[in-house]
Amino acid sequence: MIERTFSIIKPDAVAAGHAGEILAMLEAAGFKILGLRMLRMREEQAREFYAVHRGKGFYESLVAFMTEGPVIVLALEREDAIVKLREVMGATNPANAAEGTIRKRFAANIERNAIHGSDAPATAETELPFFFPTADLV
Ligand code: FUP
Repeated sequence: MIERTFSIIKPDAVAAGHAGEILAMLEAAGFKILGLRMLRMREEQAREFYAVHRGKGFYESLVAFMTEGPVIVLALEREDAIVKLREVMGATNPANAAEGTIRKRFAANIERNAIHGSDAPATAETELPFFFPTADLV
């Protein structure tokens, strides 16, 4: 089934100049870029985006990281986009990420891990409109 999913090229990857290579890997993996925008997440935005992790030990550090510099938010489309994006990203902890994945190549550690991708259809449905008014998507 053709699906849409949401992704963020995180501040570490943008600052390191890896955004272009990550976009190329996503396109090579068959994703169509429907929406793309560079922005700096505000603290409240990051807190809300990661609300599911509120109270966890890594939450404050994660919010600080996600707001430290610009990110690129993406609306992506392909067959089985949600599962396929998770495959191309690799495991959350790059130590466990498979060869050839984005996190294996570009992530420094479990926090500074280069890319976000929605983990389920319900998540994609809430995360996409968080950054992209539906009418903006081509
Ligand atoms: P993922 O869906 O792969 O991004 O992973 P999670 O939703 O479990 O976690 C969201 C983000 O929280 C991760 F990308 C990085 C951060 N995190 C940590 O910093 N430490 C942890 O132990 C777990 C997650």
